Amino acid sequence: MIRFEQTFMNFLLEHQERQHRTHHFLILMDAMISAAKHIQYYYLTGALKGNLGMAGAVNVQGEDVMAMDQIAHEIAIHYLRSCGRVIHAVSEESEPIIPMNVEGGRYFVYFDPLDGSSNVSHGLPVGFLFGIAKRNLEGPEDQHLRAGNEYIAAGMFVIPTGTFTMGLKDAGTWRFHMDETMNYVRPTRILLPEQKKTWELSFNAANRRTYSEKVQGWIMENENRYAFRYLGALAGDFHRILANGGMFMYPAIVNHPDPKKNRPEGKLRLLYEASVVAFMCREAGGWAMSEKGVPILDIKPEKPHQRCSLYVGSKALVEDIAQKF
Ligand code: AFP
Repeated sequence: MIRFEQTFMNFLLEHQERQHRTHHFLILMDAMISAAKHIQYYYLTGALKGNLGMAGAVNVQGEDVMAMDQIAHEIAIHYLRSCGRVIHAVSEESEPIIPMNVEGGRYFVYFDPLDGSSNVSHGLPVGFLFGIAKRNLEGPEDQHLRAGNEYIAAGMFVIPTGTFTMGLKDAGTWRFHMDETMNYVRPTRILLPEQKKTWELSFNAANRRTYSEKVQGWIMENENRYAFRYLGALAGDFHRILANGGMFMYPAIVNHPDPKKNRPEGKLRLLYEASVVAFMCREAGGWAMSEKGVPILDIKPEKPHQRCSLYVGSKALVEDIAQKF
């Protein structure tokens, strides 16, 4: 007996029909899935086999060799442009906003096609993260940078592990696994566990003395209560938090011994990192704050590559540390 599992596309079709929605979003998500599979293919055949270069490298024929993150960017742009549904895209790999189908498109897509690139040379997981907002269909459209609470969906592919997690507005966060035929299958709803037993903390411990005194104090009071995990790729680290509960944080760097290296605004990017995980977290019953005491999803971006500090995960933990800000 062959055992068939529900595919992501079939799951999404049912979701759209239940909500009496058009099929445009399916076409966009088909493009995202194609891009993710194509990036995964390059990761496995190029990056892991040593066939890719560093940025600016030249091969023996004197041709430019592309780095994995540039390849991932080109792949994502190709599929998003050709699906015809995207107005503008913001990519981590492009300084300017990328116009696509400006007149006829329906969605804004903010993405990082290869997040956690320091993992590539080790063959460890990286992420392809994205947030999606919709054009104002009723009135004039003047905003193309949206706060996370205006996203309709946000998700992350963990490459090459083959997991895909996506939050749908008011419809939960769902996880899919890549099967042997490279289809994402088996929708599983993710809810952050209430039980503290499995909770974890995830942050770059090497930076802890550069955090504000208040944040350092909270860490000292709480670190012995939880397991500690850190991969250095947000998608992988947040994947664990969604399943086990706890908190991922990337605090503002305000006490660096070399003041030029301070990052009072934080390191992570609002549109395609912080808002993406905050959105999925909200749909899984969690919460996300910045160190300015503002919910991540309420931060209105002023520029495409804006940074912010990030505390995301189980509501009780995020609220607890937020009392210190
Ligand atoms: P890179 O893509 O430059 O490796 O950055 C990855 C990232 O944006 C995010 O995925 C990680 O959680 C975070 O930065 C890791 O940063 P640190 O190396 O400073 O811990």
